[in-house]
Amino acid sequence: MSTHSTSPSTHSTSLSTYGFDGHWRELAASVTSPGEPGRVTVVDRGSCGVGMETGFRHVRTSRHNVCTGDWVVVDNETVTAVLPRRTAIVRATAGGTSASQTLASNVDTVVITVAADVGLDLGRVERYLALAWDSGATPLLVVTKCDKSSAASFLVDGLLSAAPGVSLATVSSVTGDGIDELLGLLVGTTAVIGPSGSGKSTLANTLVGEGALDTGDVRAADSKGRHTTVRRELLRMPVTGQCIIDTPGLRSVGLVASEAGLHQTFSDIDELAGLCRFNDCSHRSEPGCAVRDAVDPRRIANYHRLERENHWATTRRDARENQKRLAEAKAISKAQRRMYKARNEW
Ligand SMILES: Nc1nc2c(ncn2[C@@H]2O[C@H](COP(=O)(O)OP(=O)(O)O)[C@@H](O)[C@H]2O)c(=O)[nH]1
Ligand SMILES: [Mg+2]
Ligand SMILES: [Zn+2]
Repeated sequence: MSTHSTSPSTHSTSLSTYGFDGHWRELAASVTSPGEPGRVTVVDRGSCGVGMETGFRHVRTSRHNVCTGDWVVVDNETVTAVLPRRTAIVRATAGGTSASQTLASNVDTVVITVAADVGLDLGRVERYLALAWDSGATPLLVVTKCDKSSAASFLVDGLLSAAPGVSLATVSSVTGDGIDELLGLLVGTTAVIGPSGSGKSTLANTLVGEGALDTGDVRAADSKGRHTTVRRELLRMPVTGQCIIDTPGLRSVGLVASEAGLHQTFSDIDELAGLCRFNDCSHRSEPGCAVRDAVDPRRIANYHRLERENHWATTRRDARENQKRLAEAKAISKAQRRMYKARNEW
């Protein structure tokens, strides 16, 4: 990588406003690929938008698999390297296949939006929490649309019981209540995830400034019966100088072999398990179960359910890896046989 950039670092497109720090400087300098570093702000088919020291560019992704939030090296309008991800939000795609999708990378804070004006689905929140914890970033629960409901404090109690160790903020993008407090809780790059219609884009707009992203209101105007955020887009928040990534609502949030994320999400159950009478207590019907004594049956059931799902995801992944190893071993022995044969014939 050459380092003869002459742009002043105070320029609004300077890399530091995208979160460029010593870590990325070192990594970018260590790759052998030619070019300048930049951050992927949006991904299209075969191309992506990249914020660079010299400004925003649309470049070819070439054979590289990039996602919003990635740090890349760009040369000749083409991505030449993707720097190793520090964190990544990865979900299993729908349909029971073993495929996975990376929603955003190099995220420090994962905001999970929960709308105050609809029924609270704690099971879904726990699922989002497992996804967030597993990314390596820190989850943060945000109750949105507080202007529309007087039940927000009731909601907060429920949420806190399902999210040990997770901070929580309540906001309204309409009145601006809680927005400054939320800004104070956001660390580094933030990704906003949550159900469709829960106010993600509106919140991102509020944090960034007006008109930056499409929201449901716009959709109502063009009368297409679909949610409007189809792209994950990284934007810079002028107030704090940090970045935020809006994501589309997910139809399904499948877990991909996320043991660590599950244990962090259900850390209360893990801790109490030490007090159960039996070492291998499943917290289902054993006598002397400290977990059943203290934890909501709904939460225990969801823990079992997500554990089962995680187990299947892990089994599928292991089977896939075994198959790959087997195929590789076969290819090698075939090549060896061919070599011996050629040698003998010679
Ligand atoms: N009253 C109220 N409505 C909101 C608030 N935030 C979002 N909305 C509305 O909720 C709908 C869905 O918002 P949107 O940001 O598109 O949700 P997304 O699908 O999660 O991105 C839109 O009609 C917004 O105007 C809020 O704080 N208060
Ligand atoms: Mg949206
Ligand atoms: Zn138990």
